[in-house]
Amino acid sequence: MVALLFCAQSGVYLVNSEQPDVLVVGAGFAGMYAIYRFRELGLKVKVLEAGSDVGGTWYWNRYPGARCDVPSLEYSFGFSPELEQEWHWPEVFSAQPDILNYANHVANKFDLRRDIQFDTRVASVHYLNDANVWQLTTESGEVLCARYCIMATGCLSVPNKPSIIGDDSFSGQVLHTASWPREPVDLSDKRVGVIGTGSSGVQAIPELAKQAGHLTVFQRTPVYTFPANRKSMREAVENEFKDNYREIRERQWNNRGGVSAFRPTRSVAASAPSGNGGGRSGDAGLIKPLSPKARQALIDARGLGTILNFADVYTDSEANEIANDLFRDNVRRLIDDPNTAEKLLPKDYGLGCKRQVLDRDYYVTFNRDNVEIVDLVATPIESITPSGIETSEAVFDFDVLIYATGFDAMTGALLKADVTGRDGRKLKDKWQDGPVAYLGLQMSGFPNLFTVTGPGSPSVLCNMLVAIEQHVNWIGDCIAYLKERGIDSIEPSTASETKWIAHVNDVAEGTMFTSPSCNSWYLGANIEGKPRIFMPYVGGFPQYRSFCDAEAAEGYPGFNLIRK
Ligand code: N01
Repeated sequence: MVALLFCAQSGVYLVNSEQPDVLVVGAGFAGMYAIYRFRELGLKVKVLEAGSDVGGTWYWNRYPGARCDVPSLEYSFGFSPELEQEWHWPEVFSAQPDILNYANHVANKFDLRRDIQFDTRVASVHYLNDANVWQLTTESGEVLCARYCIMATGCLSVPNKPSIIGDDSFSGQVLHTASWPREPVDLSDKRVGVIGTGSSGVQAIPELAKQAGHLTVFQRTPVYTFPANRKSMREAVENEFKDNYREIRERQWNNRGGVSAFRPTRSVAASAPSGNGGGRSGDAGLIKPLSPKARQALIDARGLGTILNFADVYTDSEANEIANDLFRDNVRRLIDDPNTAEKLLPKDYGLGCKRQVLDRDYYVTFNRDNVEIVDLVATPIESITPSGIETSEAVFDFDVLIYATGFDAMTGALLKADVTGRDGRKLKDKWQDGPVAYLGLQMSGFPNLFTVTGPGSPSVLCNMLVAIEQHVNWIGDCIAYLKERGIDSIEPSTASETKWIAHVNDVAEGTMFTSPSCNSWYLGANIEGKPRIFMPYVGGFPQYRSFCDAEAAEGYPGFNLIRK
């Protein structure tokens, strides 16, 4: 018997055998792996992607200097030993073009593009009660339906472009780091202004300074940034990694940040990549018991990044202050002009509050003749004008204006997609006081809708590739379980959702992430009007995984499973 489903607003009848089992939104690493895994499970999958090709974050963030802060041998898929062995990473921490090459290689190798519809932005994601299907409508009006919908929309995929008086009036070129053009941008001899000094700004500024005639950096909040690892890949290290990949993947799954911290034994230890999911790469003991001389001696011997490896910096506010002072003292030495140095040094919040930023020559860039910094706290932007930026103190003229102003993180893409669940309930209403979800995987009232690395999961605090594989595997296994047993829908109970959110908040409480002086995108503090809630799960990947595994092993007790 052929069942017909009615895709209500489209007026189109779809034969079951022709429609996908699963619609996935997004062809970044999450959507790409979903195709591979769901095909393995015998599911028909279709991915809708706004961009013209695969890669997600690495497709859009093409700004000069863009680079990953997790070693590439670890920031790579673990599902295919053949893929692990054949791919060569030129550097220990890869630049954006190399990561995008890898994404393309994966897409080619597994023939992923045949299940991806590119240049397709999803405008709405609606659950149709009677048919028990998700109906996705694209911006061009196309309507698609499937029983299961996976939002693989990324944690940092909606660029934040703050609204500033006159911002439409600028007559030069306007760029955003998170939607950088695919064609080369020629900045030679140009007067360039850049707003924002988070990870993107800090990575881009040294490169922009080399390319531009003059660069003016508009900084609202100074950043704690540490020198990044610049090693090119050594054959011996790569080989040893490849020889031990199974152990490395196992270690990743048992590490709180999803990095193995594997150290090659057969090669020179100093040439090994170090795990750096959030900027921390080892253990230097406690900072507080050390004398000032001993602290400085450690930094002189091991480098500035040693500060990040003192465990008490993240848990003890006194230790945190010591570390902050030490950071400032050491950075002052790098910057020629003391006034510029004082502008660049953070003083109002501590290390560990924000995602750790890593750089290549950030501070010394401000010693260049063609670079200046404007402190927006002292002299705020009053307006953007046809020729540039006017602050309370001065007028700046530009040919190019660059926003490095970050993202509406973690919830932005989900809320932008107009997700509407059972009985017409909007996700934006459910989340008006902050995201509520169970395990960052599902929301009550939204049956058969799954999020990959959603709020309430380790996501951005974990090696993303590891977090993605774990989520997609869990979702795939869950769908297979439902299909095998003829179960029509799954969604978390409100009780398990409420309990989980309380736990997510509990574990974040008392950490530097949530200290009152901290204003980070983890807390939604970068977006006006966004509720201040710590969104990722800070309890560590292994602990998180044990909750997910227990749900699956016990037949999903925290969820409502319904046969219609
Ligand atoms: O964004 P951000 P990002 N006027 O939000 C400023 C990942 N990432 O794109 O702090 C003036 O951190 C804002 O100032 P303030 C990584 O997870 C990873 O840089 O709000 N300024 C801030 O300086 C990272 O954490 C990598 O006061 C305004 C900046 O813009 C995340 O992406 C590389 C403003 C935004 O910083 C986000 O980083 C790049 C306004 N109205 C990104 N509005 C790596 O793997 C905002 N700002 C290394």
